[in-house]
Amino acid sequence: MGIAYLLTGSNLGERASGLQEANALIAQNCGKILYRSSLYETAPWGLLEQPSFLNQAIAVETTLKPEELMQALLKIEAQMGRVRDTRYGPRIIDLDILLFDQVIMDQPILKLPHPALPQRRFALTPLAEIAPTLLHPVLQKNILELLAECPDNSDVQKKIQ
Ligand code: PH2
Ligand code: MG
Ligand code: MG
Repeated sequence: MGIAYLLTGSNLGERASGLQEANALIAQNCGKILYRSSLYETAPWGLLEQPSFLNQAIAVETTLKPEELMQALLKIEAQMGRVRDTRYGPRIIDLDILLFDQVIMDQPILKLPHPALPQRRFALTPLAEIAPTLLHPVLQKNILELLAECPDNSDVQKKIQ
C-alpha cells in the first residue's frame, strides 16, 4: 500500500463538478481517498491568457505502483473527455501525481516528486492543507517550508464551500 498525493485541476466547463467526478473515478479505480483539501481558485500559471483554475489536493491510499497509478489517471482524464493540445493550456481535467510516499523516479511517463512542485503555489497551497509536514524526499523540506520559500506569487484563494 502506498499513499499518493495528487493535484486535480480544471479550468473549463463546470469546474467543481469536473473535480467531483474525477474524485469519484479515482475512488473507484485507484484507491481510497484519505484526505481532500478545500477547492482553491487559482490564477493560471504558465499560459496566462486562459480562465482561472479550480485546484484541489487529495491523498489516495493505493495498491497500484506509481506508473500504474499514472496510467489509471491518464485513462480517467481521457474518459472525462480531455483533449491534449496546448502545453499548459485549458483543460476540463488534469490529474497530476505530486508525491508518492518517498519515491524518487525519473521516467518519461512520470517524474517523482513532481519536478515543478516547489515553483507552484497553486499546488503547494492545497497540499499544505492536507499534508503540511510531508517531507519532500529530494529537498528534505516539508510542504510548509516549501510554501514559505515558494517564488511564485500568483493568486491562490481558498473557496468558501
Ligand atoms: N496547470 C497547468 C498550467 N497552469 N495553473 C493553475 N492555476 N492550475 C493548474 O492546475 C495549472 C496551471 C498545467 O497542468
Ligand atoms: Mg498539471
Ligand atoms: Mg497533467
